[in-house]
Amino acid sequence: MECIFCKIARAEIKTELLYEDDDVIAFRDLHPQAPLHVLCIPRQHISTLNDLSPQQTALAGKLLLTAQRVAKNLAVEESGYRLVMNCNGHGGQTVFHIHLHLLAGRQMSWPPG
Ligand code: DGP
Repeated sequence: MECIFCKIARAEIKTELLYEDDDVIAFRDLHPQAPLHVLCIPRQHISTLNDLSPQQTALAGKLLLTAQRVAKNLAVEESGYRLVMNCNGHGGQTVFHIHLHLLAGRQMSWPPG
């Protein structure tokens, strides 16, 4: 499969992993939008949030807990952080393998642009 995040998950593209287990990995975003910008992704290819099924509830929860773990490991849990998952065109999704953005290290604005 040509999916870039699948290639990262299979280590076909060398990327430093901040966290990994059998189900999920976390690594730094190539184009950071904040001083800390990490992507948490399932190893399994799921194109968009629309494709997530109730059978994958545990996996979805694991993505959240991975972001929490990375935030703690990188000591931003107290200063705070934002989690974002973009879906399809209006959501701004550009890589069609679901990923949770973890953004930290600066004040986030609301509403997002
Ligand atoms: P989104 O727009 O939500 O689909 O976010 C995709 C993000 O993926 C974007 O912030 C840039 C990042 N990205 C794209 N290709 C690569 C890559 O090859 N390596 C890494 N580390 N990040 C990538």
